[in-house]
Amino acid sequence: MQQRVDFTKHLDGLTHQHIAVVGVPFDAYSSFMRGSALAPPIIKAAFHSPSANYYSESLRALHPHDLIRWIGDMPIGEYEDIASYASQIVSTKARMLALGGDHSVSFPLVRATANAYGPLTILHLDAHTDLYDSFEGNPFSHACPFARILESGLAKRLVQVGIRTMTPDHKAKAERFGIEIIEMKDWKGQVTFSLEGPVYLSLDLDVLEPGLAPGISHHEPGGMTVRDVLSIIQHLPPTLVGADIVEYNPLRDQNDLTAMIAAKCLKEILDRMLH
Ligand SMILES: [Mn+2]
Repeated sequence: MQQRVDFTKHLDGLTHQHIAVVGVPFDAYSSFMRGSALAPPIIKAAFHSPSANYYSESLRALHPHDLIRWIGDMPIGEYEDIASYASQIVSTKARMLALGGDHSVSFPLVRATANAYGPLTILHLDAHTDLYDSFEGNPFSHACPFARILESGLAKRLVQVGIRTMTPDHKAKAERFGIEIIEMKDWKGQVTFSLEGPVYLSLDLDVLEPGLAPGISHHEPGGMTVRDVLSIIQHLPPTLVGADIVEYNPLRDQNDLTAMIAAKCLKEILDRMLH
């Protein structure tokens, strides 16, 4: 059993006013290809790239910012550690914005957030529903987090947008759980949904057209433009209480292009959380 590292010193001074940006370097539950554990420092480097500035598109200056706290990366030994560190962060009342990792990290992140705010309205942007009961024998696989989230009662409402790998089983499960799905084939480039109450955003970068954002493990053609995703983020209500950006795989990226997209999305998410 690995000794759990004391993470609490990273949390000094966090209050309900703060946004805690944390890296989640975990990719052991990826089914196809690993690499997303390497994401956090590369997304952060892209955020600080001198090729861009620190303003959101609404002209909010994001760095340095008194209310945005960069608390480092979770020192993860095993999957269960993510839940523990997420709980520690959320217990400060700060809103948690997580970077990196495969999509398996979203279940413990959402659980910690829902423990603080009650059942969440979750906006899930992804090529995949991630609704498998179990994948290759692992119920916590990155193909399963939304099955775990739903059966744990963490979502008051789940809206999935960008889906283009639906199976009959997932379709049936979506109907059974009342999931609202906007499949990519039906996406018209307009945000037609509105979200209320405590909202959580889970952004899997493979929702994007892989030709635009190659730095992901699962290249599923027919996805969104970067502007589609930015527009969705910019429509989020000010009750955004948590978010994650997952599945960035630097081993597949080209010229840090996808890292820059992740950083751009991060800037717009920060803007909404500061609203
Ligand atoms: Mn995905």
